[in-house]
Parts: sequence; C-alpha cells; structure tokens
Amino acid sequence: MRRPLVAGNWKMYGNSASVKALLTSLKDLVWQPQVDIAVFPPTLFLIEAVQALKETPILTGAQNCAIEPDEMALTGEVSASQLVDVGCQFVLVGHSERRLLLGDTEAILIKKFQAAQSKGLKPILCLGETKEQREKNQTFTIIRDQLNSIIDSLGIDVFTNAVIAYEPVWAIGTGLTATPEQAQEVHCFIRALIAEKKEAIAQNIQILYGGSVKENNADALFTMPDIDGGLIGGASLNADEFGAIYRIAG
Ligand code: G2H
Repeated sequence: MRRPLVAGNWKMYGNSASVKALLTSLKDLVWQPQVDIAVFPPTLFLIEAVQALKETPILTGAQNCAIEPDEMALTGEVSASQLVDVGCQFVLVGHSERRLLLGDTEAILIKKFQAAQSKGLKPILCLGETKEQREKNQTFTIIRDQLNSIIDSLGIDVFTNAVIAYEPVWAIGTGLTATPEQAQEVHCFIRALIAEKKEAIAQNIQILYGGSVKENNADALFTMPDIDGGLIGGASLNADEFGAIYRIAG
C-alpha cells in the first residue's frame, strides 16, 4: 500500500511575520501516522522552517534547485547540496510556473532532477497540460512527453526515489479543479506508462494531484485509487485548511 503524501507549496508567498505564524500553527497539527506531510516554503525561509518543524513529522522541501549539484560560481542559485545541508528532504522539479514563466526547459529540468537525486533530495516531478492542450485533446501526449523526457535521459530507476505530481495548468490557482474522474484518468495513465518500464516502481510511486485542492474537494480526489495525496498551493497557506486536508488524506 502506498502512503499518502500531503505537500504544501507556499510559492512566493509570505513574509517574516506570516511565516512565523504559519510555522507556529503547523506545529500544533495532530499527527496522522499513516500520512506523509511536507511543506515547501520560499527559499529564504527554509532554514527557519526546518528548525521550527524539527520536532514534528513535517518534512521540508525547496521549490527549486540549481542545475549544478555542488557549490560553484552560479549567482542567485541554491544547490541541492546546500538544500540537503540545511535539512531539506524534497525539491519540486518542473512546476508549471517554472516551465511557463521562468524558462525551465526539459533540458534544464533533467539537470535539476539529476542534481537533486545526486545529493539525496527526493524530486517531486510536476507534470500537466494547459487548458489549450486539454481542449485540443493533447493531454495524454503532453504528459507522456514530459515524463519520457526524464525517463529517456535518466532511466526508469530514478523513479524509485521520486514523487510525481499531476497538476493540470488550467486548475492551478484558478479555483477550477479537475474532477476526481478527470484526475484519476491521468494518474492511471502515468502509472501505466511507468508500469510499461517497471511494474514494481509503478506500484510504489506516489502520484499526487495538484490544482486548487481545498478542504471541500480533497476527499473525493484522495479516494481515487491512483491519487496518493496532493500538492497544495493556496490552501497550504492556512494551517487550519492544510491540517484539514492532511486529516482527510488519513
Ligand atoms: C498547483 C498548486 C500547488 P493551487 O500549483 O502546486 O497550487 O493549489 O493554489 O492551485
């Protein structure tokens, strides 16, 4: 049985005061021993988050890492080795905001994925189609291409130590959510693509759904057989709502 994972992507939200308050509230969440939980604060607040949450089961991840794994002259970047050094366990790779707004190409994502794993960070690879692509019936082609980009370069075995998040771009921060059936269809497709290469990896890998997950739609999504939890954006900025989604995953 796969353990569910509830991951909170704070994106570029928060300031000193709000992050402190959110971390304080998260410390009071009632632990669900059967559910994994992680938060992804802005890089600036990662050390504070790791310190604040160290007595809790909440793990910490970064939203991005550099294409090179070790320290070097790369102005403005943060390496996987530095993220591990301060206590991070995860890193997001290929979130659509990075693909569409920040220039992360497939070639860059392959390097980031590899850099992360080489230092022991678990990548959460985000896949998803735009509204236009869905309307043109290209959803499965896009998902296959995004997944194969990593598999073709790094092999299938890298998914032994990775998580996948399906995040339809049209559902991100828009209030529109994929129906549980729409999400399940794509999750099942992703698992089948992996199973074609290695059945055991397909059965074990956590595939999260992301895109306007809220307290009121989490249950229907998480009860789908191939949905193993969520990557939560907006709703993870409120400890009560994030806590409720965490409980629902249990
Ligand atoms: C998708 C998600 C978290 P939101 O980006 O990665 O954000 O829940 O706000 O749609």
